[in-house]
Amino acid sequence: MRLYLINPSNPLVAITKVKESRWNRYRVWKPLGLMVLAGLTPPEWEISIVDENLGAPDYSAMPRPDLVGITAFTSQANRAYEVAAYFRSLGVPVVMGGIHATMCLEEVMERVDSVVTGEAESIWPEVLEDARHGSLKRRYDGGLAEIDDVPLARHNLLNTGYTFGAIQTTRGCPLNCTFCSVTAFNGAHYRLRPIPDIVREFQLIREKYVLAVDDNLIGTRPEHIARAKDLFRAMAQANLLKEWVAQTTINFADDEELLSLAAKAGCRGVFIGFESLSQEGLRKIGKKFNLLKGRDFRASVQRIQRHKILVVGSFIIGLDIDEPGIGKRIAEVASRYGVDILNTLFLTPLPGTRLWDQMKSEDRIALNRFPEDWKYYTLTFPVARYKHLSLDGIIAEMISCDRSFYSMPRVLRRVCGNLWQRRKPLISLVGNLSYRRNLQLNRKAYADFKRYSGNKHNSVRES
Ligand code: B12
Ligand code: SF4
Repeated sequence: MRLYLINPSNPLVAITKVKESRWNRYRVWKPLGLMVLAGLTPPEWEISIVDENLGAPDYSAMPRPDLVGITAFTSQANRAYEVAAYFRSLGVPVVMGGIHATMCLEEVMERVDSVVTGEAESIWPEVLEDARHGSLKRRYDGGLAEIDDVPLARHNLLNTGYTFGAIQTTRGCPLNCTFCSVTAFNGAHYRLRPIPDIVREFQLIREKYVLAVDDNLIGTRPEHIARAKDLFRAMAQANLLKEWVAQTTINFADDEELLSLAAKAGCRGVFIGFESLSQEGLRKIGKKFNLLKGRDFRASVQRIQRHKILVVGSFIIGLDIDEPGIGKRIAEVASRYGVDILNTLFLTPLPGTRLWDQMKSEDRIALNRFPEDWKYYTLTFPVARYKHLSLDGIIAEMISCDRSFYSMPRVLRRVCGNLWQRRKPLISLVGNLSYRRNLQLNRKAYADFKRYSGNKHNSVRES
């Protein structure tokens, strides 16, 4: 039995633009969900994982599979449907799962033979058995997996073409920020994989660099932090020789022992969502965690960096309190905090989030011709109507933010600082140049986007 597991690409996403900027090559991450599905698949299935982010293959030149499984973020849905239509035209059954299939079940059901909602660990073997007998059901629901049932991912099935391997050590997030799908999809309960499984899985990864895909590697409560320390100790003891990056909340900075153990275990960079410059903005999006009284973000960033760990800071443009000038202010504040790389995104109502419900009820979802418009739900296009910013206005704010933060003098100052402190200057250089190069690509993308979205976009105040 031959199984293709496919990660569709979206040509609007920067990482696919390798021809235009070779730096993007370093930012293609492995589709871990498909490697986990492969780990759940019995040996009688011959599996090929196709990651279209490395280039879409000529499917007609490949042997006919018995089953196709497709994953998709919302931004990949259009391409997922094209791929599904192609295989269905050959009579090959197509199953789709992942975040978009879960949040937009009805839309997906119209376009594939079978949909798996939720996490797949408990249900995928049954789906395969049904497929083998030609009796696929229209819908399966995996719910939330027992965390001990998460198998070792089949890392060997995607062996070349990536700088980073991928691993997951926890699932779920209790914080439920309004714009984020994680709590809705993976639950509020923070589930921890057994430490020996994680160490063993690290040992299976060929790449020297690894992305820990966890939404919050260290968690929020004292017992989570204690467990993170145990994990880092076990990783250091296993002498993995890996260098890794992860997402955390700002409380990562609050515990010197945690930082020191993380660095010893190979941590070289963290991605932290600062999201908004103001307390009111943080309250509006529900990121209460960043509101802890008396936090000095600059000092927090510096404490992390002292352990030779890079900090990527993420902010959102388009909150209801954001007014003209917000782009430049974000760049200034991020520079003041001293982050090594800045990632600013447009506030985007993703299906299944609280923000989606709110914006829908206020008729503020501007790009709402689905499924076509999903391709713009990359967080790099302003798909909604914003309170104080028109379409031109919000794009101008994003350009001003990026131009200011990634001006050549600032890039050089940051990279020289990294060099001086011996804090991964090469990664910092590649990251900064990659973002800087994408500024030019983004200009063209914004111009095309404005033509596409026409006049749907008046700001809420103007409309
Ligand atoms: C790692 C990651 C990335 C990596 C992608 C790596 C990759 N190629 O997959 C990078 C950094 C590139 C990335 C980019 C983006 N991401 Co991202 N990312 C994640 C993250 C943190 C973890 C995903 C992961 O690996 N999980 C671990 C695996 C094991 O879980 P899984 O993929 O969900 O798979 C399980 C089930 O879903 C199911 N399943 C999945 N696929 C299939 C298929 C079949 C057939 C079946 C049966 C089951 C099944 O089975 C698996 C096992 O249970 C998630 C958050 C999250 N917790 O999911 C956000 C998340 C998926 N990203 C999100 C977003 C918005 C993006 C971006 C669009 C925007 C951005 N700038 O971040 C881009 C777009 C990329 C693109 N190509 O279009 C959103 C998606 C929301 C949505 N509705 O689409 C999430 C949920 C975060 C959020 N804030 O809400 N991301
Ligand atoms: S943005 Fe981060 S902290 Fe907020 S719900 Fe999502 S994963 Fe949790």
